[in-house]
Amino acid sequence: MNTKAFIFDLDGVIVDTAKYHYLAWQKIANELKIEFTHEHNELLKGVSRVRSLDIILELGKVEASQEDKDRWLVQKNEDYLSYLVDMDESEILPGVFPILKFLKENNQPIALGSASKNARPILEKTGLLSYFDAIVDGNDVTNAKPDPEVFLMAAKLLNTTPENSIVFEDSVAGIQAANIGNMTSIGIGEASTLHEAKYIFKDFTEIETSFIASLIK
Ligand code: B16
Ligand code: MG
Repeated sequence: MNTKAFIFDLDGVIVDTAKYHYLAWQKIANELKIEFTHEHNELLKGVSRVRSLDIILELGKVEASQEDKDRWLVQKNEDYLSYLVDMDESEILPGVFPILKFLKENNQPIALGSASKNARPILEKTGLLSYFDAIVDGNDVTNAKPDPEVFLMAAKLLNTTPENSIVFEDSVAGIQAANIGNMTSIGIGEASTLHEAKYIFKDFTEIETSFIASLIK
């Protein structure tokens, strides 16, 4: 079996929803008087909702009851969803669509591998759902990135091996997950943050189709 498979993270790779997650978490942090900077936000990328809240509480050394935590989790998601109401294809990050199109034209299997429980509605709103042969998201996995479960499930659904899987990720946890899973990791973002990735690009506009073609071979 040597068919390649291309696995895309969602938030921060296909769409810029990372900024909405940040705004929604910032509101909770402000209420709790916890300092929450862009640098702190890097710790939350690719991390599940529940774990994200725990990280914020740890940053502020705040102890909370399960009841309070559950309330903040609901509040965060409602706030996050309010930013997505008017979402459409204009929110697809630059350069992503041509690469998805190139992969489709070359009959390459494509999967989503996201920690988000809101992945499907986002793909629907942006008109990208039909590009994906498989979707694995936060509703399907028990172990969060850097555990490779999400990407291993995606590779399996695409009938390929981890070694033949190529993962696009914007988070440190996601790059680690791909590496631990023996996949080819491609970091989308800053080299200083994503230095563990095999290849790094600032964004998809920097990725030539000739590079993708070389991965297919
Ligand atoms: P939700 P990804 C991740 O998505 C985000 O990077 C992360 O910031 C977020 O907390 C997580 O999804 C859960 O999202 O609250 O929508 O279930 O980057 O893995 O696509
Ligand atoms: Mg991401």
